[in-house]
Amino acid sequence: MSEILHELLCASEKAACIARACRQEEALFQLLIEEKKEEEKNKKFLIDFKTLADVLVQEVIKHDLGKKFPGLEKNVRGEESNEFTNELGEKIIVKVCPTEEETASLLQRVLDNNKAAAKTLARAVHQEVTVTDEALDAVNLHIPIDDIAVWVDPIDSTYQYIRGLEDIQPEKGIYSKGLQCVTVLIGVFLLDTGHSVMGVINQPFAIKDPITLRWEGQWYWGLSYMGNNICSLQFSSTGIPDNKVSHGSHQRTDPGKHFYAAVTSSAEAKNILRALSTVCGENLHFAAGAGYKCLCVIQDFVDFYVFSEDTTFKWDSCAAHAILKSLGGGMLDLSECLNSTNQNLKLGARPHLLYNSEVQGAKGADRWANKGGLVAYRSEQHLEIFMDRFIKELSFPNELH
Ligand code: 2IP
Ligand code: CA
Repeated sequence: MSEILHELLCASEKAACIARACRQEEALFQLLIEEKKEEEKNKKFLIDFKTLADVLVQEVIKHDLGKKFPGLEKNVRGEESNEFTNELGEKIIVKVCPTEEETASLLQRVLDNNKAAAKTLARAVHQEVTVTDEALDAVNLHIPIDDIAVWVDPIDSTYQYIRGLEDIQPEKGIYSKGLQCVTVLIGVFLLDTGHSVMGVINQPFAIKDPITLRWEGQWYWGLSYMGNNICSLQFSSTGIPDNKVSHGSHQRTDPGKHFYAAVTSSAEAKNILRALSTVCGENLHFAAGAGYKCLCVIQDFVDFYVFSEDTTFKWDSCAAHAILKSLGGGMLDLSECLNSTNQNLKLGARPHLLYNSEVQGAKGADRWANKGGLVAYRSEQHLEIFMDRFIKELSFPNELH
């Protein structure tokens, strides 16, 4: 078994448990939905609860990975900073303390003395979460801890998480919004090359039990390292490798012009949308959450996730990138694809997203933006044909009609 991958899975599952607890435990849910007016905001510590939940989940992942692999915690990176400054200028650091009681009292300070919420949250933070995954037991691969770093997105699609829509109906397997679009993303990359090598996507709200009305999660993992490519989706529920690998419902039966399916953001630029809808027709979908859109490709509901803007970040894409690689696909810089000739793509000089270098001249979170946008795919062969059509349509609109 790959110990590191198993630990990532446990960390993602604990994160998912905390995310579920914040919605399902009354003391926490009240805080989550509380829309405080400016003047009612906690005067002492200016942290809203959703930010606290995000930061805390990131700290839990960092803490748990560091406990198992001492030193790795220094290389766990994410969107959130765990340092807050209150109105008095005091710094407060949100972290996992050695005991549940200590974590509870730290959280109580942050949560304006709300003892019940602090206790519930601390319990979730310190609970023992173990996962069993038969398929993972079969993986035997060692990656030196000193060679890797980790990108974490503790709760991707925070907006859908707060909004909490529970009854959205999927279209061709895809949820355009709702709790299903929320994911916990943990991706591992190699420090020297920046290549993504291992990833876990945990979907805390995958299925709602119709009897208990409680949510159950689902996880996906993938590993692509030194020629080894293994993905949780390659295994059937019996733990035996499943060679079909396609678990989605997208049927490529029409070899005509709407052969491919894609998912994108509603924030996508108009010219890109126009070209995408010409190439994909009724197979163009919209969905919330960068991690969730990647999951739609991983699950084979669509062939591509295309996004031209610079508003996704390394923590949004690293985990999915490794899983896609393990399935024979990947994630490329879209602007570089559009600027290169299709021949280049064919020759294998594909501009894969890298995870170890900052955007020059950028500040804050933008240092880690996927500046040129992205295209996520499962099949190289399909990518070539799709990009060919997409580039033609962008350059010479309407010729495909
Ligand atoms: C967001 C989230 C958004 C996404 C954006 C991400 O991360 O995934 O949904 O925008 O790119 O950075 P869109 O849904 O339009 O693709 P977070 O929720 O963690 O801020
Ligand atoms: Ca995100």
